[in-house]
Amino acid sequence: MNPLNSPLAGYNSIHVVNAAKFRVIAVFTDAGRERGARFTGFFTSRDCDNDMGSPGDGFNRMVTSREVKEKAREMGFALVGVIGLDQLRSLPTGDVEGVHTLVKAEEELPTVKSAVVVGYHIWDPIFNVHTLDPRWRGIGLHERGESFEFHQLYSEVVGRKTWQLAGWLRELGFNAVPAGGLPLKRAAALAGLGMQGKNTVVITREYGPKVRLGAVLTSAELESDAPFSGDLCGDCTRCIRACPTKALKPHEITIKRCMVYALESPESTDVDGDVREMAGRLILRPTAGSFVECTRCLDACPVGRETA
Ligand code: B12
Ligand code: SF4
Ligand code: SF4
Repeated sequence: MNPLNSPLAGYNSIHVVNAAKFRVIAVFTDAGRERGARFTGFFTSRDCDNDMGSPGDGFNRMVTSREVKEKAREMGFALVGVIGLDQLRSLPTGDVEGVHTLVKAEEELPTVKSAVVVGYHIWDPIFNVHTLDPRWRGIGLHERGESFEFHQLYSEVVGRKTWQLAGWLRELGFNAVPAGGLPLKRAAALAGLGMQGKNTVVITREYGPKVRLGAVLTSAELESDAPFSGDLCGDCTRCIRACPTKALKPHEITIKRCMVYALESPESTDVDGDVREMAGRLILRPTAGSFVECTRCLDACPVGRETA
């Protein structure tokens, strides 16, 4: 019996899955699956039966990389690649250059065999809108103790779609969870989606840097892709020159000089005064509580311009 069924009575169908790190995760849809389901999900500490059975317990069927890629594309991802356990183990975790949130695949999903790495094409600048609620005093995406909460459109979209892909794999009998906390740029380069450009983000042949990344860890043993090979940057340095705060050197970023860091960390004291001043002057604020993230070092990139 799921204690969630009654408060969620308005939804057409409710699914509960138990994942490694969180005791229970409920994923539900408010439209018929056949009509293109709209998924969302939340975490709860309540005990619930797992609607999807015990993934990996006897009702697995084979799934190929090709089928997974077709499904991911159907769900809206423009680019999809697969990496295996060895490549996952090679990714940096924990504290890398001041970024302390990078997670370890096997801690997220102990039965992990592969990761499906996805790229969502950012076809409209609206995806860079960010809302920040400084009045927030609850538990949010940032660490406890930080008294604000923010929402990013791209992250909502990619998050929802990776949940959808994980849900599909679970229905086939495999374990699967989204893993937005992996070092996604390196994972994407290993999965063949693109290379880390001089602006440090992944640039792809098809869309240049105009993709946002996501990943789904799964117990399905999928055929891996070859890492990206080739150099899309050559002697270009447009991104370096486009950065108003001089945060970039080729393949290197001084994080605290990036205006995005300054905006996303309004309470940080390590941001230089000139960076805060430029962020105040150069960043577009559609409303008092929102801003459009800086993408100057992405917009300057000539790669993939014909399609992006
Ligand atoms: C922390 C973070 C930030 C921080 C730090 C940025 C950074 N470059 O690491 C801040 C707040 C500044 C930031 C800003 C932005 N971010 Co950000 N960010 C992340 C996050 C959460 C982790 C990134 C990370 O692992 N950093 C650790 C660093 C050390 O890793 P690294 O870049 O691989 O660093 C090494 C390389 O440069 C490496 N290297 C690699 N190749 C080569 C080659 C050579 C020759 C050399 C010398 C070195 C070298 O050496 C470095 C040292 O180890 C990811 C999401 C995720 N889970 O991965 C999103 C992510 C990287 N961000 C993203 C984006 C789009 C942005 C912004 C444009 C803001 C926006 N509009 O969303 C800006 C762009 C700034 C920039 N040029 O990087 C996207 C990038 C998509 C893509 N196409 O790759 C990601 C993947 C989010 C997502 N889900 O799509 N971000
Ligand atoms: S996002 Fe803006 S401030 Fe940050 S490195 Fe790129 S151009 Fe510079
Ligand atoms: S702007 Fe030029 S140097 Fe920068 S990432 Fe794009 S191709 Fe590479």
